[in-house]
Amino acid sequence: MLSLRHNQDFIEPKISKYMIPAEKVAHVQIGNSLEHALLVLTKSGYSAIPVLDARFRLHGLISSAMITESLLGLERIEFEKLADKKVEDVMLVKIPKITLEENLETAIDLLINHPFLCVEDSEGFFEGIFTRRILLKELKHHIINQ
Ligand code: 2BA
Repeated sequence: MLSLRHNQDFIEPKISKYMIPAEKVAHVQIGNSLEHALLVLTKSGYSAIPVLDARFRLHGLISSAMITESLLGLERIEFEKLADKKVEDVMLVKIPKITLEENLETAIDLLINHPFLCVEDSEGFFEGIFTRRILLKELKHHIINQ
């Protein structure tokens, strides 16, 4: 059976080796309207994306489902609220995240239950994301080249 503990060349590289860097990650900012967030989510094709501030510090996550949920009235979806509500009114604050210093095993554990992890530095600045896709690609590469 494959034992990752005995595969140091897979386990040892830093999180930064596997990360999608911040500049390639679709995101929204604190203060953006839900209308803008829905536009970014729709255009990017991703179901959830990080919420940052102007200094690129990580604050949460927002998804299309969170936005729709917040617009639900008694009998209909109140689309007119899209322009008034802000990202910070509906975002998820307790999000799966790791620091650059974390080891790969911690990341793998979290990726079992979450499609991606936000990566931040020791001061809370957003560095990028670590996705299930990257993990599986690297794992496949490693298994094939064993
Ligand atoms: P989802 O948006 O639910 O996407 C699930 C999977 O579908 C992705 O898995 C990817 O394999 C595929 N996919 C979806 N939209 C795509 C697109 N526009 N281009 C290429 N492939 C796409 P992962 O790549 O493992 O991503 C896991 C989650 O990480 C995504 O979930 C999304 O929430 C987030 N994500 C990934 N890349 C991102 C990026 N560049 N910017 C913002 N968020 C990203």
